[in-house]
Amino acid sequence: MTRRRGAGLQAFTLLLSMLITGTAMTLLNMQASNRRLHESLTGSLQSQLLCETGLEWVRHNFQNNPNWRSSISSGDPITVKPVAGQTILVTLFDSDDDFADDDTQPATLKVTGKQGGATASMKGLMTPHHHEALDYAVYMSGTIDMRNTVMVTGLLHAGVSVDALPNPANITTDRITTADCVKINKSLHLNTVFEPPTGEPAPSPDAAFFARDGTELFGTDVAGELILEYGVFTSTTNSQGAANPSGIYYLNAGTQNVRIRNVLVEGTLVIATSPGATVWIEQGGLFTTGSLRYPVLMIAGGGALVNIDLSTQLVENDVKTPMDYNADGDTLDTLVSGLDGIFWTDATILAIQSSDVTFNGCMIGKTLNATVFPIFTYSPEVAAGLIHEFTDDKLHIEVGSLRMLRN
Ligand SMILES: [Ca+2]
Ligand SMILES: [Ca+2]
Repeated sequence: MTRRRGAGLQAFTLLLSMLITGTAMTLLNMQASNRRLHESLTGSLQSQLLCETGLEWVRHNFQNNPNWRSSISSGDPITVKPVAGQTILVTLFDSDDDFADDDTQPATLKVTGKQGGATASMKGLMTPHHHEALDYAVYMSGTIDMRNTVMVTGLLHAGVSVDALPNPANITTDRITTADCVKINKSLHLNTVFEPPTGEPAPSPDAAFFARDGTELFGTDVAGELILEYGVFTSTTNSQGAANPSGIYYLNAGTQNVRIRNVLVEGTLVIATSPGATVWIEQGGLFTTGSLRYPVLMIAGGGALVNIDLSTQLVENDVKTPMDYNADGDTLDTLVSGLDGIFWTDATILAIQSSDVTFNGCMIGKTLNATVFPIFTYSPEVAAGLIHEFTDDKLHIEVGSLRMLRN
């Protein structure tokens, strides 16, 4: 009886020992499993935090860097800050693998964070914005000087000062602006310094645009001046030869003065001249935006003087050379002169000497002297969208387009 009880106790002790060992092993396994789970969760969280860090790095290094397009290559990953056991990789992609060819294209952004065996990545879209100059009817990096009655609908911006004769009822504290119209008259002399809102310089796109798939025009040398007159230049017509499908034409005047008279441009006319030269846009002229929505008139000349003196209408049956400006098959029409689009120049002085000439769009230059009755009307339509060389050159992360992609 005693021996049987002893044997039973022995078996029970063995069973208990096996149970305890099994439980201990299970507990150990659970601990290991929990530790692995914990490490995995920590790694996952860490890799996501590394992604966020990478994103902040992108914001800091690209959003305020106007030269980013020339500083990186599409698809080449950048190791942000290697730390032992951790990795942050940033990669930007251009749709055609070339960031430099078009400053209006967005970049796709990929940020990868790695911690141990865990990887997290984020994708997003970074887009350029248009240059703030395109928000203004007149945007001068220097001074605006208006000596007479000037009609302005839209914002005026002068990097240095505005010297004008405005109606005080239409002047706000920091800009000459109103939703309707500013009527500037001789009742008050204003000479106030207007600071640029963001301090950004006006765009200087002359070199890039001058070389951009244009067709060269040839003026006639008359007494040392290059004269281009009685012409139609559109995406389907070039009165000097083959049409340029983009509607981009350029005239290289070297050091000569230039006179543009009685021409119709639907597209872009680029004039390159030199400091000390004078460019006249005179008699009749009509400049309208083409299908590419590039600026209608660009005059690059450093210290050149630009005189816009569109004092007549564009008359087809002018006695000198009848022209079918509006391509309707006859030479009987008369068209109102004006500029309808973006007009850019780096000329030192821009003098408007015509009566009642309408500038509809956005005029960007260095210095404006408006002497006789011009009308400036801002057109959001012509300034809409992104235009090559008229972006702010920065990358903006579009909030809301980022999404987590967990690997
Ligand atoms: Ca590209
Ligand atoms: Ca006609």
